Amino acid sequence: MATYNTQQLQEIDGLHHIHPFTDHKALMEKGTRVITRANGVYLWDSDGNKILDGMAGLWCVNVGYGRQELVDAATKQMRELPYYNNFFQTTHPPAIELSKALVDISPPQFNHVFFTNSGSEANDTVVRMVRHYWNLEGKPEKTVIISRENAYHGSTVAASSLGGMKGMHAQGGILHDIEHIEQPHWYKNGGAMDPDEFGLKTAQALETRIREIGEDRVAAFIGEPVQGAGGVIIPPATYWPEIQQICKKYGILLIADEVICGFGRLGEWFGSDYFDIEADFMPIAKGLSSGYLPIGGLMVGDRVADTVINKGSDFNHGFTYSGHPVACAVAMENIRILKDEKIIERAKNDLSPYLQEKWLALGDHPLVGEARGIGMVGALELVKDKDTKTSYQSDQNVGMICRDFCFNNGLIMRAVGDAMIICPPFVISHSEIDELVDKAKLCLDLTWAKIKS
Ligand code: PXG
Repeated sequence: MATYNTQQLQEIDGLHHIHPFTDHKALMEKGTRVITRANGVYLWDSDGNKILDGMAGLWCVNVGYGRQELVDAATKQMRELPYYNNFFQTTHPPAIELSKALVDISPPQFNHVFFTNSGSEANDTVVRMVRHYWNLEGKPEKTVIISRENAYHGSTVAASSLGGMKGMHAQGGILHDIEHIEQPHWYKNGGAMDPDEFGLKTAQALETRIREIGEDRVAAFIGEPVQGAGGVIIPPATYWPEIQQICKKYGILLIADEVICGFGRLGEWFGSDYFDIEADFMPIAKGLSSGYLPIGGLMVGDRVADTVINKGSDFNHGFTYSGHPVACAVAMENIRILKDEKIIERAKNDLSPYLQEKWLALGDHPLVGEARGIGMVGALELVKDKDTKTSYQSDQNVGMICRDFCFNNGLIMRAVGDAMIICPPFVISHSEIDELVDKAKLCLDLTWAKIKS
C-alpha cells in the first residue's frame, strides 16, 4: 500500500470515504484521526500518539490486540483452504469445528448455529427464521416482533427496524410488524420507583403490548441482556425473570441479542448465563473473533431447530461467506485462547471487581449523575444537576466535549449522548485500569471546567 503522511491520508479520506454514523462536515472541520497500529490495550495513531482503547475497538477486541495465534490461525487456513461455501451439501472442517465449539459453550438448549458475517446479518436471519418457524407451525399470522426503544440490533433494514433508534428509522423506514416498548433505564425513567419495581413495570409493558396487538399475532421478543450502544443500560434484577415468564405464558420466542454481551463481557460466556435467560435464539458476533475477522452467527435453540430442520424443507437464506473458513478458524482460535488462558474467569473474579470499584467511585464527580457498571463494561451519566438528574441541553454536546478531551489525552471512551462508556479488552492489567480511570477523571475535570467557563 502507498505510504501517505497524516495530512494526505485525511485529505484522501475526506474526498472518497463515507464513514458509518458520521457527520462529514463536522468530521472535515475536526480532521479524522488515523489509527495505524495496536498492541494489547493500546492503539497508535499516524502521528505516533499512544491511546488506551477503553472500548475494545467497537465492543469487540476481547482478547486484546496483537495476538499472534490469531494471525497464525488465519495464515494457516488461508494456505489450506481460503474459501469454500457451505451451500448445496458441502461443508469444511473450520465451520464444523466452530459449530461444535459454540454449542459446547452455549446454554444447553442451543445445539445449532447459522453463520453470518456480522451481528446485523444475524438479526436479519432471526427475523426471517422466526417468521419461517411460525409458518411451519401453522401460524403464519404470528409475525410481530417486539423490541425496546433505544435498542441497537444493527444497521441492515431488518436489524435497524428491530432496533429502537428513531434517528435510524427516519432514514430509510422500518419493516412492518416490529413494535417497541420502554427500555429498563431506571436512572433516566425510574422516577420515584425503586429499581426492582421499575424493572417489573418495564417488563410488564411486554404483556400489555402483547394484549394490545393480540396474542395470535406476536411471534417473538428481542432484547440485549444489557443494552450496549443505547448507553449500557443494566436492567434491574426483576426485569429478565418477568420478561421470561411473559414469553413462556404466551408461548412467544425469546431472542437474547448477545452481540456485545457474548464471549465474556459480563464475566460469563453469555449475558444469558449471567441473567439466567433461557432464550430460543442468540445472535452473536464481535467477541466471537475478538474482531480480528468479520464473523457472526445465530445460535438456534432446540424448539426452533426441531421445527425448521424436521418439518421444513429449505430455509431459503444464506450468505456467500456464511461460515467463511478463515473467519471460522480465527474464531476457533479465539475461543481456545479465552478457554485456555481462563480469560473470562479472570475478567469475572479479578478484573471486573477491580475495575468496577474504581469506576463507580467516579460517581462522586460533580458532573456524574450515575456511575454504573457490570462485568467489563461501564457508563457515566453526565448531568447538569445531580440531585434532580437534570440533563444538559443536547446542543451543548457535553458527551462529545468529554469524548474529545479523552482522545486528546490518550483514552478512547465512547459518548452515547451524555453517557460516557467503557468496554475495555479483557487483557487489561490493574495498572492499565488505573490509567484508564485516572484519565477518565482528568477528562471529567476538563469537561467540567470547560462547561463552567
Ligand atoms: N446487536 C448488538 C447488540 C450490537 O451492539 C449489532 C447487533 C450489529 O452488529 P454488526 O456486526 O452488524 O455491527 C450490534 C453492533 C456503537 C456501535 O457505536 C455499536 C455496534 C456497532 C457499531 C457501533 O456503540 N453494535
